[in-house]
Amino acid sequence: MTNDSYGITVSRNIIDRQRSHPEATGDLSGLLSELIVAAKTISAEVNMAGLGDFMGMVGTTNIQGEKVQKLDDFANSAIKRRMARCGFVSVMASEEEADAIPVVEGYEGKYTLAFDPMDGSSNIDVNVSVGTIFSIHRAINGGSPNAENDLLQPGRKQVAAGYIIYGSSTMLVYTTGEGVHGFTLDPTVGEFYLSHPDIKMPARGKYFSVNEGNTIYWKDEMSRYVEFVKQADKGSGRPYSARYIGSLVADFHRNLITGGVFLYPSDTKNPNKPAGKLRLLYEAAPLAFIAEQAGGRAITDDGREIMDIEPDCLHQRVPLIIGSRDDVDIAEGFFTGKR
Ligand code: P6P
Repeated sequence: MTNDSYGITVSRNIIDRQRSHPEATGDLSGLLSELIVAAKTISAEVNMAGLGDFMGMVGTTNIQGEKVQKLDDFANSAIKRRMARCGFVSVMASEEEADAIPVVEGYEGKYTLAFDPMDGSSNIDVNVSVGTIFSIHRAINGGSPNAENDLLQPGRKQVAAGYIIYGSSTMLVYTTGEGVHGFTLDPTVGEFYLSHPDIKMPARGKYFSVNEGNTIYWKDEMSRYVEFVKQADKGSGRPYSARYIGSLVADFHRNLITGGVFLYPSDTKNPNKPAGKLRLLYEAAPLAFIAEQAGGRAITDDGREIMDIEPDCLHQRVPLIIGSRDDVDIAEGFFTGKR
């Protein structure tokens, strides 16, 4: 933590950001503040999961066809409950819910909220970092309640995005389009303090992050790119080191801080999921907003910018190549046949 940022709480940072926009009504500040309260609640449970009754599964399967972990359920409820009556949101989408989530009547606000309440939750029982990811848009129908299409907006139109990573410490990383800022939770006082002001992702990294267990399901271009980063070439820092945690927020956060590229490409593993595993609305688009704000980039494996994709449904899956700009540019060369 640098001296001039010592003791700046996230609430102070949000208010300072609001002050720089005279037209601001304070609703976005209020929304972020409420979301942060939910995050603190989740953090307390994640850190005690081994001692409470939060290990293991609920016994149901969600819309994604994934087994619901107890902490998935807790985190989803904690966010829904708090945001449904905060007065700043008109409609929500959650990775855990098939349909759009209405807010409490009379509490409709002017923003939409899409979130993955507990990404990487299958790692909870083995004490690997997990995270919450969120994406905020302005409601296009003037906040008419439960307007699902208010949620189906491209990442380019996000007004804010971020994640909370529950790891060796709990960190909040967010952007409102004016850079990326990281805050570390001091659990003794329950405050997030500015610890990583104006984060910039190194233009080129030394890590590649991919599940090579899927190699047989990849397109040839993907296999050729992975072989490329494994070749020895001192001038370009190759071979890269492999780092794959299997928790998107943790893999992304490492690359944000140290540089590197994460890839979850389309594959033939599951005919129902030709676009790969990750979701656009509450995983790829918010992380793409953060990546671009930190100087990085996020594309699909067929040359599209993640931020430009018009969603066609709440749980749309997209291939994701995200991280240091030079690394994503090189990967794009393989996917578009230029390399
Ligand atoms: P695989 C976790 O289940 C998740 O959604 C992301 O957090 C992670 O990046 C990915 O799936 C891991 O998927 O197929 O490599 O286990």
